[in-house]
Amino acid sequence: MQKSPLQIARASYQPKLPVALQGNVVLENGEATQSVADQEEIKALFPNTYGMPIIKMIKGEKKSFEPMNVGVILSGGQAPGGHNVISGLFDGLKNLNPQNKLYGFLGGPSGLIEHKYTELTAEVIDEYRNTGGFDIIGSGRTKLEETWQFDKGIEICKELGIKAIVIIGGDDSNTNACVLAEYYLQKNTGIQVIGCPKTIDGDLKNEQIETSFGFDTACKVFSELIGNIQRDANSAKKYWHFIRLMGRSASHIALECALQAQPNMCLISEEVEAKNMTLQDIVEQIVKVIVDRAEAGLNFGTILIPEGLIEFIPAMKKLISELNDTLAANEETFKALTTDDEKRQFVKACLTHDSCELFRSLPKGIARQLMLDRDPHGNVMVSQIETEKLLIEMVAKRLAILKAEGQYKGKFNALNHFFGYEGRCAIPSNFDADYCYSIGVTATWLIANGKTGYMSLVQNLTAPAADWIAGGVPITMMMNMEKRNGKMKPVIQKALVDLNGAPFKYLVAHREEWADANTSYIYPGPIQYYGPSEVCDQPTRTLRLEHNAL
Ligand code: FBP
Repeated sequence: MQKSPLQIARASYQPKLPVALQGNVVLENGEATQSVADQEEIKALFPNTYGMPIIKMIKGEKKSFEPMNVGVILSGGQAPGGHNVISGLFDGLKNLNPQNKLYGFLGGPSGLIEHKYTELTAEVIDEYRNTGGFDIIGSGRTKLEETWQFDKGIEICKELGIKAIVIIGGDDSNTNACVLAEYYLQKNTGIQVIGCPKTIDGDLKNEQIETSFGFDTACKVFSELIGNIQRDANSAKKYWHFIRLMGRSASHIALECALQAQPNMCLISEEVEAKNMTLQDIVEQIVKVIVDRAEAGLNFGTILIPEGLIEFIPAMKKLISELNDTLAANEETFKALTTDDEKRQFVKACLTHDSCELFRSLPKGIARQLMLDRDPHGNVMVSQIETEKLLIEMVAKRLAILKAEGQYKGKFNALNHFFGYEGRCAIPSNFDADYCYSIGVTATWLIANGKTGYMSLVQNLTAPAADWIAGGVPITMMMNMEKRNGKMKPVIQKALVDLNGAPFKYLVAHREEWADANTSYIYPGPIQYYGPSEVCDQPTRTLRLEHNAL
């Protein structure tokens, strides 16, 4: 297979490891833990894995370990660094005992149930070191929630002599990992389950998990593209660019890109919800920035729109929640309807008055997108809802009215963009390459020490990699009860943008200046893999602001 010079160079990059993981490691137990909310319910649902202590890894004496086999699953959306978690896991296992084996389940969690797997040998691993993508074994979104699925997992683990399963995934997949760990303990199977925090969305974070992997690389790729667009906008001076950014729910990606590129405007879904804004309020906010800039003769600019925006507009949220319940309760009937019109009529009959009115007011394309299939976790697939086009349409209408009234004299030419897939499989930045490799090695030590129901933990990430701290956090600690597919379920609490947090406050303190007549654009340029540390190894601005390290 032909490779680019960068691919060849990255194959021999040796990820940096924290000092604590260089050599032999022992585990130190911290305090007992409890879940972030709904303690009684979570404790009752997870009697065997609730309350376990946080673990810290420190240097220790050499110890020998019996040979063991481990299975790994990539779950959910791609995120840069997944291959490095696997290579860290592989190297960690081989270091403990060269006879250890690593199996990869193919195509996500369904590989475990359908017994589709491959052995990951040194030859395979070497092909994928420091590369983006999940193609080493593929990924999928099958939800592991039924006992027959867990039992199929036991069968294959027994057949392959697998001692532990590592699930690399986001909040939903790590929720699955926790449920599986509990079940395997209850059944006394001896099979351990360890989770790893993945998602470009950045919403799997909390007091312990400082960031999910992939967020760093994806945001750097998107920020480069935004910077390039800004330079073009500032050169041509004739387009407004409406740029939607991935991030299913939380606005971390949009916020981080704003901090890196300083666009004229960045919407934050969490603020929209907190201020109880309507779609029309958002349009007015955008229009004001466009009109003000037009007065200074600047008929161009950039606006960042988080992918999840639509779900955070309170009235839309209510509509989507009613749609979710309607679709979940009438799955078969709905599937039998063939035309969009029939589907719209059916749905309208099930909605409350206000939601029905809102649904009717939406452009047909958006209404259709809202009725599309949910993902296996019951979520609307917001990546397929073109909010940026909806906003352009509504803003253009409003500007036309203002123009007729003589309140707007500018020209409005808008272009729409959606950045998501451009960054999800990028070659991992040094940060993600190092962080992911460390997560993999950490997972090995948790397994070797018999731990289950833990997430592999690497902290102190604004310090140089040598000073990072490794350990494990019980997954039950991150859980609360939420409504999914119409029923209350234990799930890992999603981290939304904190409106009192330093990253958002930085945006608020600077956004007027960025919207202003004088452009404040920053052009971040492409990710650099080789060169001075301040160019190559810096973590995201979000992480640095959150940890007071900027
Ligand atoms: P995960 O939460 O599984 O990491 O996925 C993140 C994400 O990239 C979201 O940002 C996006 O909404 C979604 O996946 C799109 O996934 P798909 O292409 O599978 O619909």
